[in-house]
Amino acid sequence: MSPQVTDNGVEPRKSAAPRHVHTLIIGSGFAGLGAAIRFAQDGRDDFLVLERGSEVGGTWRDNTYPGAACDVPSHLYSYSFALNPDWSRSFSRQGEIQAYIKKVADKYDVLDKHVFDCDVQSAHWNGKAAQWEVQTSQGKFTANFIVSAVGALCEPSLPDIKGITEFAGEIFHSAQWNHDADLTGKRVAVIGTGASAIQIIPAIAGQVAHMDVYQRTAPWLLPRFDRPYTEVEKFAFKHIPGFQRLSRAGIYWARETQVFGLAKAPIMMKPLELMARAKLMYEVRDSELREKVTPNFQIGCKRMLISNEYYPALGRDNVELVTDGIKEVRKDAIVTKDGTVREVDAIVVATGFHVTDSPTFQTIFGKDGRSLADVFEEGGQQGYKGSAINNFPNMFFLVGPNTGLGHTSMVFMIESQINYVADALDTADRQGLRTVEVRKDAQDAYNDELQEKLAKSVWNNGGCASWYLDKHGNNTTLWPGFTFEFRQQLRKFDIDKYDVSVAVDNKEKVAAK
Ligand code: N01
Repeated sequence: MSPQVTDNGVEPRKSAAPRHVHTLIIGSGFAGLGAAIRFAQDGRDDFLVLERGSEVGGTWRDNTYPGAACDVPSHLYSYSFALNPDWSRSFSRQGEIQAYIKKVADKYDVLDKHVFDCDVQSAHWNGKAAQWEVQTSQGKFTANFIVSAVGALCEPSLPDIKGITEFAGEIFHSAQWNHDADLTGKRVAVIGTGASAIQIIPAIAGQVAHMDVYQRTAPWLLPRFDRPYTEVEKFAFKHIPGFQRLSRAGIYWARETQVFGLAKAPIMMKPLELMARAKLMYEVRDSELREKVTPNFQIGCKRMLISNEYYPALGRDNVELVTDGIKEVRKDAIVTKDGTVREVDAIVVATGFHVTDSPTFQTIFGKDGRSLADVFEEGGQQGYKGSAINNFPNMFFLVGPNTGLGHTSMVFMIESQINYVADALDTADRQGLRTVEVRKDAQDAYNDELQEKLAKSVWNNGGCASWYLDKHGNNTTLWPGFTFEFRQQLRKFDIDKYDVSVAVDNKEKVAAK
């Protein structure tokens, strides 16, 4: 392999890890780390995890912005095999979740399977050798199978606003918070009012001199039932058998009830909308501000946000909610479409992520040489059970198409998928399979059924534009049902939906079965 040289002429650092493994996992957030632990537990030791960051954690490692916290209770938003009785509060903050993930990685002893600071640049399927060739910032790796666990919320999306690159002050994305930038006493603009922004705004409003919040669409807000756990509760979680599992189950089933309204009969979202309206009336007393923050779409259509501090922060004397739309950014100011010029020292860009148009799709090349981006462009972003995609043999996906949720813990979905992938690899081993590729007709039938269900959902009918929909208006991100239905579907690897080829020396063995 010829050495790769970076732009500055320096040969990239190479890891001492093996260059060929049976399975490469890409990414070590909740999904990739969970897969690594499962493989290790199954005695499937011939694998590596390639991780572009310097430690595990994925989105919880990267999103260190002030106020970052989860909006799913921690007793549910954690691995089923690694419950944590020590959660300090019901909705944990970023630091505590990241510490949990690191602790789990350490406890299950999979860190030496990781290659950190290893940015995957491309992955090409080599049909002759029946293996994936993966180019990285640390040289080339090959593998019989890939498990892509890069996540959906990993590529920050920067707004295409005239002049934004000319801004002379501090400017950074919420997922790339610059902790060296001191915002104390500064004039700060926050662009966006999504899940990240509504946590950032109250967290820094008291520290800055003035804040302009640029809102394009007003979000729906629900109360955040967050509180610290008492010592008695923590004792009970730790020492009373089954108590923590019971609490987890309670959270799980309470959240599943939202599926009726979100996915099946949006009219059932009405009680939640009434609750959100009451909160808005109570917390926003100024009628002009109230009008501006009243959403114009059905609750649930975009992700429902939870905060008790956001509306009060907007009501502060040093905070202005701007709804006129941004015309351009100048080197020291933001100009809105009505011509108003607001001078600022720093801009926080909280405009979300490339979900349906992730740049990572351009780096994976399948059987016919087309990239994932090309395949998605031509046929829509479709997969089979969110875990496999036709034209990409021997590749499995965690948090793939239509696995996202609007109501509960992604970790539940991830564990369902890990189980499916582990069973797929076991099946391939048992049957001596060289290649495994989901059939196009199976994938199409699966997606027809998904889209039929999604057509009834609030996400498709709620009158909003959201990152759940791709540029054609198709919902390629969310799972349209109960999460236990997803788990049931992924209980066993369904090889009859896959084209397989058998290694030559295994043909007799398979024929005999
Ligand atoms: O991103 P978003 P996020 N000009 O896409 C606005 C998870 N998450 O980082 O609504 C002006 O939700 C955009 O406006 P509009 C969670 O799954 C979880 O906040 O498109 N504004 C919107 O207001 C979440 O859904 C947690 O009209 C522009 C905002 O930017 C996902 O991450 C915490 C614009 C983007 O909101 C993403 O959340 C944080 C432009 N050109 C995140 N472009 C928790 O668990 C976009 N916007 C708590």
